[in-house]
Amino acid sequence: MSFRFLHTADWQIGKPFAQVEGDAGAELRAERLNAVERLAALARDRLLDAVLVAGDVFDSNEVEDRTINRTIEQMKGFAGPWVLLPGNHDAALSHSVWTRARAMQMPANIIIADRPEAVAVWGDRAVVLPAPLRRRREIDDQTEWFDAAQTAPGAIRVGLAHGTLPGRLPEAAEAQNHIAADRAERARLDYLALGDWHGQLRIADRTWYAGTPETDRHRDNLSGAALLVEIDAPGAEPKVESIATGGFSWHRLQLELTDGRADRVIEALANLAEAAHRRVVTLRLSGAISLSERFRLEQELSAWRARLHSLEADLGALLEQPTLEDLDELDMSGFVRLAVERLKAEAQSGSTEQAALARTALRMIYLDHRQAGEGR
Ligand SMILES: [Mn+2]
Repeated sequence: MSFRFLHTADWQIGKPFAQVEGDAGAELRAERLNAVERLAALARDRLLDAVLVAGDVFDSNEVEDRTINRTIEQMKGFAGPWVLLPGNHDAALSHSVWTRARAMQMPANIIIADRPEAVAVWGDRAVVLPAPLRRRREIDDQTEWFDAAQTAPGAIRVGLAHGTLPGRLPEAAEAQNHIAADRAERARLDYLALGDWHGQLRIADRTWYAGTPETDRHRDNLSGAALLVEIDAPGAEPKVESIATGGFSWHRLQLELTDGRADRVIEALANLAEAAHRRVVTLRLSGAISLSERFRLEQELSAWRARLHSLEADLGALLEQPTLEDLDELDMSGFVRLAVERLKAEAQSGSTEQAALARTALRMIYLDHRQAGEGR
């Protein structure tokens, strides 16, 4: 029989998502709880021996009591041991989300690992060595005690920690809560379950970041999954399987328009058509676009805003270039035509600031005429 467990981290329950307005933001908050329910179902269906959460269970120590209660509720699908580690977001301060959780009626299978003490999880055949953060930023490596930790002979040793392995993460991570990169070897661990880096990452055969089970930001890493780890015996190489657990997928589109047309944007959005309502998209456009294409783009974006879970479009760096055809399309006469001619000249030869103002004015006149035309 092997010891089989789920390694997950960085749930950050209660994360506000203030940048996503209205129902869409509320649904992102709720989805983090749904992800916990999915993890519980996974552990139950795959008959696992434990679930280890490597820190940042909660987004902050100030989450509401109802959020704590709802999290516990979502964990009820799995009756085996859950080992929860305080991370930097939910550090085990003297008054913390953990002291409040303890005061609630917590099921006995939920273990708060807020002290550096071995936790037996599989009878006594597997032992979890936790390195809880008791401050948001710890100066010393909290995993150091693993090296000398005594465990019963023949027990599987699994470390549980939250922080950064200096020089081992793809992006410059914050220089805090350092963990020695060779901790697994030094402490004779069969596996070191890490959290903090929201993407899934293999550091070594026995050292992994699980990533967050529900993506929470735009970043080029592998998130929205958990790791199913299987260890046959002490010293055996762990088998690690990645399992998708995410509800929403996040996309960041950055496009430069060079031909004055909206086609590239429209194609990129069309690629997200499948399950569009489960996608969180940001769009950054630069380059130049004609006024008629800008009008077409706005209509497309408005349609996609309703289809996607959320769409945040930044067109600040996209310049409008009115073509002669754009402006000739407008039914103008007299004063308006004269004003448009002057603005066209200014858009081409005025100072940078003046040209930008002229382009804005032309765009407003153009859009106003087009919309008035549609309304007729
Ligand atoms: Mn963290």
